[in-house]
Amino acid sequence: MTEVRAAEEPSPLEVQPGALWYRGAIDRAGQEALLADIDRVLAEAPPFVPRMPRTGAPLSVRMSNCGPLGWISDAAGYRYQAFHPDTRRPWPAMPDRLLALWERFAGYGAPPEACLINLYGPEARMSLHQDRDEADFAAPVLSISLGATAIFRLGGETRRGPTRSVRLASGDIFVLGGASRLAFHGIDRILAGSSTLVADGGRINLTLRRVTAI
Ligand code: MD3
Ligand code: FE
Repeated sequence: MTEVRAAEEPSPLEVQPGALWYRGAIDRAGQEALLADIDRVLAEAPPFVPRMPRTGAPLSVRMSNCGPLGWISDAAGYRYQAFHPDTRRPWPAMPDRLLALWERFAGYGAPPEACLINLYGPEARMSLHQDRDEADFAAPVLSISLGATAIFRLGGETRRGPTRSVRLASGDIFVLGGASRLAFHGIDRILAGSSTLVADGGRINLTLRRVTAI
């Protein structure tokens, strides 16, 4: 007997409680369309250099945002704000394609307020951290990977303790909610040139976030 597949999402891999990995969720044409959306955002809100609070030391990734709020980091600290730190202009609107992906994958009753765009060159990394600048931890964070594969590290709610390593490839979606919403995580390195999608073999990660409580 032939099974009829329901019209629903392919089941994700639950890497740990609350961490859902949808491998290959976005096909090549969809990735190209998203990249064109992001190029339009970056033309209006150019990549900025985030800096460590207090020391002002630069991070290795470049960043931008779209949506009503954007996450920034400078010598004064981490925060969400409604405007670009250099141009002082409001962030560009969230593209409809991103809103649609949030509706499909996030399972949350309110739209995302911020999309943080992380731009990785061949040497960029992101050290182990928690995402806790949002007022609402009931909402998941939705991550979309484009371009070069990243070696992603995911742990628990304490900095010490076991971690696992996951290769995030172009088109993968990760939904981090529930028991994983405050998990420590980071990017150990990217496999430069492992994808032809992004110019110069780089990687772009988009994280859609709810910032304020409903
Ligand atoms: C686990 N970005 O922007 S995405 C970040 O690939 C960030 O650029 C990484 O960590 C990147 O804050 C990782 C996967 C991810 C995103 C948010 C999370 C994992 C998460 C929030 C909570 C737990
Ligand atoms: Fe993070």
